[in-house]
Amino acid sequence: MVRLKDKLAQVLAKQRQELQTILKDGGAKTVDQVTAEQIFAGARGIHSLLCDTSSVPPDKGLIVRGHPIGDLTDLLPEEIFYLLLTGERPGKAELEELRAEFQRRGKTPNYVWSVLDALPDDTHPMCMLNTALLSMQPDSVFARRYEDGMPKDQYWEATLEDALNIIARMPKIAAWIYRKRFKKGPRLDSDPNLDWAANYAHLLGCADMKGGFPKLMRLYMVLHCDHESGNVSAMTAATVNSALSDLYFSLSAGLNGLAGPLHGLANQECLTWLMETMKKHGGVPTVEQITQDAEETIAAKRVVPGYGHAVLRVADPRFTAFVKFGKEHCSDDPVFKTVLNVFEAVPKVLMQHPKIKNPWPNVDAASGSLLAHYGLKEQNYYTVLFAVSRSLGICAQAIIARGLGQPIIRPTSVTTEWLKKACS
Ligand code: CMX
Repeated sequence: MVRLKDKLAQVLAKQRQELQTILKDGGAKTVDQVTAEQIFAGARGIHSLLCDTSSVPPDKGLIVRGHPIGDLTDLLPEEIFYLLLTGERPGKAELEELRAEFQRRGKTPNYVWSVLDALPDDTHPMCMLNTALLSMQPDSVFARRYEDGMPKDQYWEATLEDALNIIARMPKIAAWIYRKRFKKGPRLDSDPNLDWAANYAHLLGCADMKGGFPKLMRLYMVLHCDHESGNVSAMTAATVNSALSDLYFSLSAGLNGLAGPLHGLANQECLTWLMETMKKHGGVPTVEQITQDAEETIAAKRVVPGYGHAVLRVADPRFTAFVKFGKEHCSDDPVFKTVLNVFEAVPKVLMQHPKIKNPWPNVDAASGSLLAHYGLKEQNYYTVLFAVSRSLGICAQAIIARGLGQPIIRPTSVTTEWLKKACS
């Protein structure tokens, strides 16, 4: 891992220097304000976290290291991981080295399979993933070296080791969770000729590898890779990481947050909603029928999954990328057609409710229809795919935070009495 490590060492040294200068000259400057509403809403929108891997301007959507996500859809997830970490796309030699590294580290300890075997048959796939991940904590290079007295300036290197091991093992563990949980047959062996995402597609064993499925998996893994650090999963992972918990603890903590229906679990909810409306209308529903269903969902005080966002105020460019893929590969698929009709109907419905700040689709609105097209129809599994991809961003953020020597995260809470006085 010489090339990535050397590059990271340079990048981190430069950024530490830059931050030292910024904080020396302007460290006491007020850069944002807080309202009482923002306090109630869990620090909503307050500029209070440092994250260089990506940003999410409300009017543009995900920008990874300066590149709009729509410009990165042809990259491999390995290239994305390098980009997230260093700010540069890898050259051929760097990419080959990283791919070889993931292959070398892919062997999963046998006890992980035993841990998964011990769980009840109806365990949620996200619980299986996080349990498997946490069970590997005894393998943490960071935890071992910390116990041996590792100096602070080596923290990021040990975290990088943990990240590479985790990312390398993720596809095999996640694919086995699919096969075991949904009774798809025995565990499959990795194919060393395939890239990380295509190998994951192969290990799932649900689709012909000659069709578009490996391409969809690459796209899926790229689109979900990161979304700055203020979202539930990234912020949780960063908080746990800041206590110097190792990456097995911090990543699984973050991914537990991803398992919430307002966050990553929305992709599961989304396909359920689509299938319910299709079942009700006996096929692809019309825009008018969907309009009615969306209104009923809101009247029942439920959310229309896949729509709205805490930050975005435009259609999510990741949704746009999935729709482009769908139009190229499965434009006649009834579920995909329903997605397009929902896109025509739902924003107009949501716009009728002024409290809903963003009526547009987010990343979860289309992905399920594409997965189902290739035979991956068990929607309870979808958040695992999101989690495997998001591990790239969460791991990159954790390594960088260690490399910059960021301290323990510790905002201060206030009481209702304090708020009353402050607002009076
Ligand atoms: N359907 C119905 N109501 C919605 C809505 C939707 N799609 N999106 C927002 N609202 C409602 C909220 O529930 C909230 O209602 P209350 O005031 O009664 O609590 C109100 O509109 C204001 O919400 P907001 O400020 O527009 O949105 P938030 O920042 O509070 O929440 C999000 C953002 C994503 C949780 C919300 O839009 C939502 O629940 N969407 C559906 C679930 C979803 O798709 N989540 C995935 C997001 C992407 C991800 O993180 O993975």
